[in-house]
Parts: sequence; C-alpha cells; structure tokens
Amino acid sequence: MTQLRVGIVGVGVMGSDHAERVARKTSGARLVAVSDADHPRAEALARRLSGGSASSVRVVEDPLDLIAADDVDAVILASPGFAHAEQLFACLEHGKPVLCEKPLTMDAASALEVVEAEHKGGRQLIQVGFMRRFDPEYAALKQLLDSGELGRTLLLHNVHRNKSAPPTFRSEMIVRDSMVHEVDVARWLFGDEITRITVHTPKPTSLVGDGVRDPQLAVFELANGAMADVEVFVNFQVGYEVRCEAVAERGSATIGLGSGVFTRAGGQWGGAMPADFRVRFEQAYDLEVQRWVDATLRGEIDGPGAWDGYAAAAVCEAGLESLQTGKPADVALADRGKVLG
Ligand code: ISE
Repeated sequence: MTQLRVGIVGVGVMGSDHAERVARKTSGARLVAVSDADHPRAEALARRLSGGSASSVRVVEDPLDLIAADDVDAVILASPGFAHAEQLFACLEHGKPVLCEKPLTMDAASALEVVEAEHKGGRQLIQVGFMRRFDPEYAALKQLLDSGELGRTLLLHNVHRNKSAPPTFRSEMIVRDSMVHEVDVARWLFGDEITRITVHTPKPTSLVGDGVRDPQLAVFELANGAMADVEVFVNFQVGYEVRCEAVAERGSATIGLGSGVFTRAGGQWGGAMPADFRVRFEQAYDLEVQRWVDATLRGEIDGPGAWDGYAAAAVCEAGLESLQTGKPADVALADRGKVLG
C-alpha cells in the first residue's frame, strides 16, 4: 500500500481541521470519507475538500458504516468522547488502524476493555491524540531531560489556559478534556505512572456559569516520588497559553514562552498570543498525522497507544473524585504486565 485512504468520524472543530490536513498537507494519505451527526456540516466539508463536487470525499451517514467501508484503510476519530468506545471496538473488529482524539473513552473501565480487546487482536491499531508529544518544543524538552544533562527531573509546573470555553464546558470536562493533556505530559516526561491526584478548586472566575470550577489547580504524584502541578483555566480571556517548566537537580527548562514576533516599543514589550490550540499546536498536529500515516503504511503505530489513553482515563477518573471531595484520590491502575503480558 502506498497511499492510505483515510475516513474521518466527527468533523467539528478538530475533525474538520484534521480533514483539511489529510486532504491538503499530508503525504501518502487521501481523505475518502467523512461522517458527522450534523449531516449538512459533513456535506459542506466534503464539497469543499472535493473542490466543488462531492465525488472524491463522500459522506457516510452512519459512522460504523464508514469504519467498515472497504475503501477506508484507516480512521481518525474526532467524534465526541462518549461515542469513542463503540467506534473503537468497530475499528478493532474491522482491523482498521485508528487515530483517536482524546479522551480514549469516558471512564477507566471502558478504556481498559479497549486495551484488552486490542491486545487480544494481537496488533496495535490504536494511537491516541496526545499531540503535545509531537510539538517540537515538548520533544526538545523530553530529549533534554532524557539526556540527563540536568540530572534527575524532580518537578513539573504546567500552565494550560484557553481563551474561552462554551458554557457547556463543565468542571468535569476541564479535567477530562483539558487537564488530560498534562496527565499525559507528566507520564511521558517522567516515563512513569501517576499514582495520586488532587484537584484544588480556587475561587472561580465570575465569567462562568454557576457551579463551574474554573480555574483548577491539580497536583499529580508519580510512582517514583516526583510531582507535577498544573493550572488549567479555560476562560482566561486573553488567548491560548500552554507552558511547561521542568525542574531538575542541576537546572530547569521551560517551554511555551511564545516564539512568535516579540516586540519592544513604546515602553512595552510583548508579542501576539494564539487564539486557540489549532494555531499554537499546528505543527504538532501536522507531525502527529504525518507520522501516524507513515507508521500505518508500515503496519505500525508511532505515538501514544491505547495503554496511554487508558492510564490517562484512570488518572482523570481519580481527578473527578478529587474534584468532588476536595481530597487526594488514589489512581486505580491495572497491572500493565498482567494486562499486556
Ligand atoms: C481541547 O479539546 C484541546 O485538546 C486543547 O488542547 C485544550 O487546550 C482544550 O482545553 C480542550 O478543550
């Protein structure tokens, strides 16, 4: 196979961004089909990416039919998280490689069922969309920490701010859809599992609806004794800002300070802030999808797998418990050796 025929399920914000990417920027791949609960939205996208006629990108009403289709070699799942479990099982059943946007599924138990089903099939087919791993700045930070030049890494301080979020973005989603990125970053940079999480909820901004706990401040404890903190603030108003500082025995390293045009003028200094994650992480998304296509054509995956999606789901589940109780919550993680052994 020299060209991967890709189908995309869910063409909202992220799915339509991926559709453009696959159709226009990714080598070795062709967008052949899209599916969305909002049918007219899928039709409009297919028309646009087919250059006026819907002949080369077709719309499939039922996502399960898209997954099963003979002319779809691999799938990108950008549907809402609650739809992932059923669609992932369909991908496994049809032997279709899949790049699944986070969260893998809505809870740890169903995520573990996905891990087990994939393992039973004997081939890794699932990659999870933790795209910070593909961001050149995060990748350089990982390389620096792994080189040992700064000694052992002790702490991570993370900041994750969105300009705004819709009113439907409740406290639980801040954990499951936003903080989950730093859950993965901490596991990946430390190469270790998170065993306990505490989610603190400071006084909320007055700009959100009743009961929404925004911002949140979480502390992760890792099995090796290291710790990470993250401020997640999804209605920051100013722009999109994601930073990570690693503190090690002989120094610290920070990424995400903004590498765009930086000006000093009129007694002020500064630069522009990206409006959202598609702008800040455009290169990461491009690399993620290109490497997924390249690896899929080789019959492999090249990025975070189902276990990473499951481990993040388990941490978030404990995070939701901590959000409720205000107390630390232990992460219940299955024994990796037993599950994948
Ligand atoms: C969104 O789904 C993302 O993945 C973004 O990276 C994150 O910043 C945002 O908070 C999420 O809603």
